[in-house]
Amino acid sequence: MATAFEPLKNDLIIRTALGQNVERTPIWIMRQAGRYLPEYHEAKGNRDFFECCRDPEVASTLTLQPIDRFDGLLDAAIIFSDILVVPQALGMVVEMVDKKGPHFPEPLRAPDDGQYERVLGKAVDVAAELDYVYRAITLTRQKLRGRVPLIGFCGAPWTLFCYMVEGGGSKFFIESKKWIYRYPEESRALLQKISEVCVEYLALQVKAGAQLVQVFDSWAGELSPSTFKRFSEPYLAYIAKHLPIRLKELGLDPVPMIVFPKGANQSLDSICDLGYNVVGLDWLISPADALKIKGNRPVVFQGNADPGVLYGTDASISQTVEEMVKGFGGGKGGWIGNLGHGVTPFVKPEALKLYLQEVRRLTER
Ligand code: 1CP
Repeated sequence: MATAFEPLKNDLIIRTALGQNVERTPIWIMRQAGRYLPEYHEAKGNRDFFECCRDPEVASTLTLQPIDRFDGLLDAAIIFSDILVVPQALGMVVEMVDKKGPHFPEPLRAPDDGQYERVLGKAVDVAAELDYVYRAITLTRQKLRGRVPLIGFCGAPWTLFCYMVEGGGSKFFIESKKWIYRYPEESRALLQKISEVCVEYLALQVKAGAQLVQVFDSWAGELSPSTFKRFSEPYLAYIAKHLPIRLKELGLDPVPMIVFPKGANQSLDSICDLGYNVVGLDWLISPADALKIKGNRPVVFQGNADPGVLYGTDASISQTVEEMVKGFGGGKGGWIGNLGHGVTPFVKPEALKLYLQEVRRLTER
């Protein structure tokens, strides 16, 4: 039996994601919690990053910080966690190195390295391994008291695959490319394994209280149109197809699904057919071009200003928002406001506040 929560007072993002006409454009921001907020550092103290994710009290506090700070200007919260909890559930060690990012001491180096077989063969107990995320989601829903919906998320199979074989962030994606061009079959087997865990993980997030889900394919732009078709799209489609099936088995209603295939605008046409309600756009495509590619398909777009505009002047922020709003046709629906990627370090919270205010001002009817 799912926990009962207070009814939603603001369901704009859900109605927009489902393609309904709305009174104004909803907005949330990728990485709206985190490093650029002074209160994040205060609450985190000298705790390790993953320790914060594993403590539902801390994770829910961090999730709510931007909602409280930008009181009424954000239309959704996103659970404070990380995409790399899935490789951890698959049995890999992942550390978060301060000021450097994620580090896997033992990445997957080749199909015969022993680890690959272990990861592939692991019977993952997704409920037990990631129990702390579900508890954080349920607690956050309680603390939100229906103010805005809560978004759950996971990394896309391709993006998680990159981290698992590179051992962290990467510049040239040497290991990822070695895998897909030398061991395509073994790569596909691993991508399928990750996809299955992602479906179960997202379903259990919904069971715990997540009201929408987003799949982050942050490294989609490292693939060519043809390799994106082979090594990312089938797995994104698998998640979109199987999540509703799994939710039904669990006696739960489907939730709106968002996909964010960063850097893959060359494949936007087929991305619109992957089965997601919402497609997140980065800032390398204009709203007009994206709308042209979409045609009359029922997909809703999300995004997409350059996050770097938040380092600019107030006038440059206003101008960027104006162009974006005009590009997406005003506040008529069919669009969820966001940036084209997450908030970057050293952004002043006041700059983000202005961005949110400008979207509100220009899309309210
Ligand atoms: O408000 C929020 O969005 C916070 C929740 C959140 C999310 C959705 C965090 C917290 N991470 C993520 C997803 C995530 N993690 C992605 C997909 C989104 C994106 O592309 O930005 C990716 C690629 C990661 C991996 C990751 N985790 C990186 C990137 C490293 C690289 O390869 O370039 C980093 C630096 C992290 C750590 C992390 N995750 C989240 C925060 C707040 C931090 C910083 C931790 C700290 O320094 O205190």
